[in-house]
Parts: sequence; C-alpha cells; structure tokens
Amino acid sequence: MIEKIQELKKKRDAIILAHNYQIPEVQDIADLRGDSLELSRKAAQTDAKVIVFCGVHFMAETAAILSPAKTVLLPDIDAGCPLADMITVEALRELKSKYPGRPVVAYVNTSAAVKAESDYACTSANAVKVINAIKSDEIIFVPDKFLAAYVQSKTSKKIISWGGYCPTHAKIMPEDIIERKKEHPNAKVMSHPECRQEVLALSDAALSTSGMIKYAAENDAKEFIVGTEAGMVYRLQQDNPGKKFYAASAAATCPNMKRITLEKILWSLEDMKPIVTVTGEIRERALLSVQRMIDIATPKA
Ligand code: CIZ
Repeated sequence: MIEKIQELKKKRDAIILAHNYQIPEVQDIADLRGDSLELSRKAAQTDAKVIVFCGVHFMAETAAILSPAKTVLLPDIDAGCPLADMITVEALRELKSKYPGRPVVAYVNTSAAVKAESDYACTSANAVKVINAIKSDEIIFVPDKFLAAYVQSKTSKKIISWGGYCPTHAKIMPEDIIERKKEHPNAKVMSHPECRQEVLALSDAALSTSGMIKYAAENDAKEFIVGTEAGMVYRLQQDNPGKKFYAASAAATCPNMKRITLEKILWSLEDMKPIVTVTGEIRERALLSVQRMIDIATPKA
C-alpha cells in the first residue's frame, strides 16, 4: 500500500502533510509533519499541485486558504474538529453585536467562515503575541475557553471569551498529572494551553505542539510527561531516541485525528477526493485574518 501511495503521489504531483497527532503509519509516510499552520505555510511554498492533508477539516481549509491554486484533499471528509464546531458565524456575529468595536481573534481551530468573520487568526504558540500587538484593551477571543484563560493570565488586556473547548484535551485531568508525576518524579511536564487551567498549573511549561518539539529537544531533562493528544508521544520519541515520553492520559486520544488511515490516503489519491475548497470572499477575508497573524508573529529580519 505504501508503494502504491508513493507511485500515485508522484503521478498526481502531490505532497502529504501529517499533523503531529496522526497515527504513526501516517506520520511515517508524510513528506512533512508539524502543526497545522506550519504545514500549510510550508506546503504553499512547494511546487506540488496537490496537498493531501492528514489532519482535520479546518486544517485542510487553512491549506486551501494559503494555496488557492493547489487541490487540497482530506482523506476522510468526516474528520472534523468539535472545538471548531463550537462557534458558528451566526453566534460570532451575535457576540460581536454585544461587544461592538472589539477586535476578534479566532484560534486556528475554527472554520474558514469564522476566520473570515474575525480580524485576526492565532495559533496557541502565538496567541499572546497577537493579542498584545492589537491596539485595543478589550478583545473577543473564540472559541477555546481554556486557551482564552491561559492568554488572560499572560496579558493585561481584557479577554472576552467564548465557551468552547477541545473534548480531547479536556479529558486530561489534574489527577492524571499527579499520578504520572508519582510514576516519573524526574520528568518535566509539558501541557498544551487547550488543557484545563488546573492541569497547566501543575505543568512546567504550557506549549503548542511545535513548542513541545523544541522544548523536548533543548531541555536537559531525560523524561517528559506530555499533556496533549496522545499521538504527540510518537513524534517526540522519534525525534529524541535518548529521552522518554509519557502521555499524561491515554484517554486524550482524538477520534477525528485517528480517522485518517493509509487506505484512505490511497483512495483519496486514486479518486482525487474528498476535496476541501475555500473560495471567493470567504477565502479573501479569512486570508486577511491569517496574514495579519503571520505579520505579527513572524520575527522581523
Ligand atoms: O494548529 C495546530 O496544529 C494545533 C491544533 C495544535 C498545535 O499546538 O499544534
């Protein structure tokens, strides 16, 4: 199957992207692995005509926003994101009408339509930087209430948050961290800011997946407890064979991320579907939010 995928990949002039939460077999055949924005930005810089995005729907949309001339395939069209689904354009418009004039920052885990309705996008890695760069003392932040609380703890601005949350990260409980620490007393704890505040309070570092990759490589510690989607452990272990990584909770497994399989990648390259598109005005306005984030977050040369 891997040979067939490689053959078809050449024939279609495709690039395979795998998010850090994908199953090991999928990560192993990918051309690029990483977080969703990093993958979409890197793919946009290639000459590939087709992007196979092994991740969830909003990630494929981000790739389509940044690569309008490429065909973006999502091998399972039902790989959604419950967090992204927790805010709709209508709900955001209502929130904006309650707080007129406040700029809106949308976490990347949102639909293209919600990004289009927002002023800025952000990732968990750059959320604080984006918020602090905006010239307003009050900012609407959607959809993740836990990431909003984390940002609030790092800024003097007032964050008007929404009640969304990632059901996978919410499964990591403070008790899990306490237990893992008992089992591995020398381990550093790194947790994703989509986790509960009580979990972050027990952690040594609050980091995005790209932040975890850097922290694990640079830190002198030999053991790490990983407070995010459990698939992250595979990537960290491969990158750092001399160190040990333990999932904070096996329950933190995202069923949507696990929908992508080698078979589905093969079928999508054979049939050239399912295609994810973002076109017209929605793309233009969503791109503006994403571009404003990139302009703030990219270090000036
Ligand atoms: O955008 C991503 O890739 C997500 C959801 C998480 C992360 O921290 O990389």
